[in-house]
Amino acid sequence: MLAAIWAEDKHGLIGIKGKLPWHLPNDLKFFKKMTIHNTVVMGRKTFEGMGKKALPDRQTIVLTNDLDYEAENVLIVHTVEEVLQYAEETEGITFIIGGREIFKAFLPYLDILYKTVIHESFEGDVYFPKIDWSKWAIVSISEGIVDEKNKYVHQFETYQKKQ
Ligand code: RAR
Repeated sequence: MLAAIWAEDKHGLIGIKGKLPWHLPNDLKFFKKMTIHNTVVMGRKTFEGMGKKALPDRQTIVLTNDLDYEAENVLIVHTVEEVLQYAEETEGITFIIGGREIFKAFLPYLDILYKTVIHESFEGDVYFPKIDWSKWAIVSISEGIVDEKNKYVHQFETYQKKQ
């Protein structure tokens, strides 16, 4: 099972220089809860934006063209096909977690989408790729809780690929 998980602002912005444009701990808690004991797949730039560290309690896969790339506790792959093969052979959910080029490459193969929408506008340089929403059905929307540590109105949306 292949899923994508991401957070975007009201304009579809997802990143700034390999990092997240906002501070929203609730979203990271959601991301942590969804991916635990599963697999996360990211591009090399996102991996480096996250401090070049594997996340605990989940398999981390990094996709790069660099055949000499190395990192501890991480499975390095060089093609989309390697990830598709891995997802087929592996129980649980393989989560595509970014960035833009990686989301774009896997869009045709995804079964489920977990999108966090942050109803604000931020500064940044990377947007989620164009997606044909007519192919997707919304299955749930859950409102995030706004408090002192989570200042932005946000919601967690889940979509399933239509037949
Ligand atoms: N795909 C996503 C992501 C991805 C994402 C991107 C980042 O920067 C580009 C991140 O760095 C800020 C992160 C950070 C994740 C993170 N954790 N994630 C799992 C911590 C803290 C959790 C509260 C952690 C995890 C597991 C074990 C221990 C600690 O810091 C992530 C983000 N959000 C969404 N919706 N989709």
